[in-house]
Amino acid sequence: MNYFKIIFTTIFIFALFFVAAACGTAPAEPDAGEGTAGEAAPGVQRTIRAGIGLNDQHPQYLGLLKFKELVEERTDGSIVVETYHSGQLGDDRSMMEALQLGTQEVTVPSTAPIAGFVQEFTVFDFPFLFPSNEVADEVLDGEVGQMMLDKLDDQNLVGLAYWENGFRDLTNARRAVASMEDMKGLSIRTMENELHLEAFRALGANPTPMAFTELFTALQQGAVDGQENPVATVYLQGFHEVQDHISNTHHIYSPFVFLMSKTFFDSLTEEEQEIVRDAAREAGQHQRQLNREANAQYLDDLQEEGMTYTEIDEEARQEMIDTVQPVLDKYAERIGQDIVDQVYEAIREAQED
Ligand code: TK8
Repeated sequence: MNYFKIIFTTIFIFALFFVAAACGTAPAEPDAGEGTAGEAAPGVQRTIRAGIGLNDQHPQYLGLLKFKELVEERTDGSIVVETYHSGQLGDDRSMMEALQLGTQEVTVPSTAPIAGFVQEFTVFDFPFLFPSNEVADEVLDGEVGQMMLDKLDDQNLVGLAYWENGFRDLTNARRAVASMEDMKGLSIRTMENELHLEAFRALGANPTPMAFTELFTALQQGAVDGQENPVATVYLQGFHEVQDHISNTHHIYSPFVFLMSKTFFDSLTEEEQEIVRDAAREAGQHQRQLNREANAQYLDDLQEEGMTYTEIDEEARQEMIDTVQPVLDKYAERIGQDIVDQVYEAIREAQED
């Protein structure tokens, strides 16, 4: 190689190093460090894939749209929220698993399937636990509610807020249910939660656990006689098309929990973490209000659609309460009597306010 080529090659190599040093490295992906906030990555847009099981008419989805509006506005679009409904991304359990895997960022399931990941959540599905929406709000939004949300961290999940599913009522295609006697032998779909199964078995029904995404077809084909959900869900999901009877059992107040993948949450800056937490809480207040209006409004509509509404009198309700008590005692021992006692104490305090 002649003298000229050696000099040119040396200058070219130095020039390459100089250009590389001047450009620096591409913006780093937000740090997904364990339990630490990420670093702002200027210009990098992140996407939150938020999926639920109910349809786009339900207050749960309207709450998701509110979350989207608040997050995109407060991050100037650096975080965008894609919203999915009607089980488009899967059922409650598979969407929670997707959050753990990092293939989805947000879902808002009922507490019942969450108990399959964190057993202590079973306490929120104790029949006849919460006496009213207002007491539920005060307990869930207080210390006890936060104590339970903190238990999600070990499952790579972050609980940002409680939303509302509401008081669950029994529907079926066979007969009016005014008492436990009428419930005997009815095949009832329950959520995938052991306590629900045992409670309905104790009440004399024949329970079948099933993902919500399969429920309408199962009712339509008569695979099960009935199910239990709040009035808004019964109406908005069109269950009146395949169910003839509804009773105001109000047997469980069902909270929703706004869940985020912990891997994603930890990748956000502290400011972004505060934005998504505040947005989940504010959207939750909006969703609770819409949900209460819907649960109050649609009972008349269900009757106009041909459903027969049957009142459960206080004597029949007390018989149900007494019948399921041994099941609650069993689960209190299993999940920790101290946790159960803290929840009941918080309820007593909320009732005195
Ligand atoms: C929707 C469910 C539903 C719940 C059920 O994904 O499964 O019956 O009440 O709201 O979470």
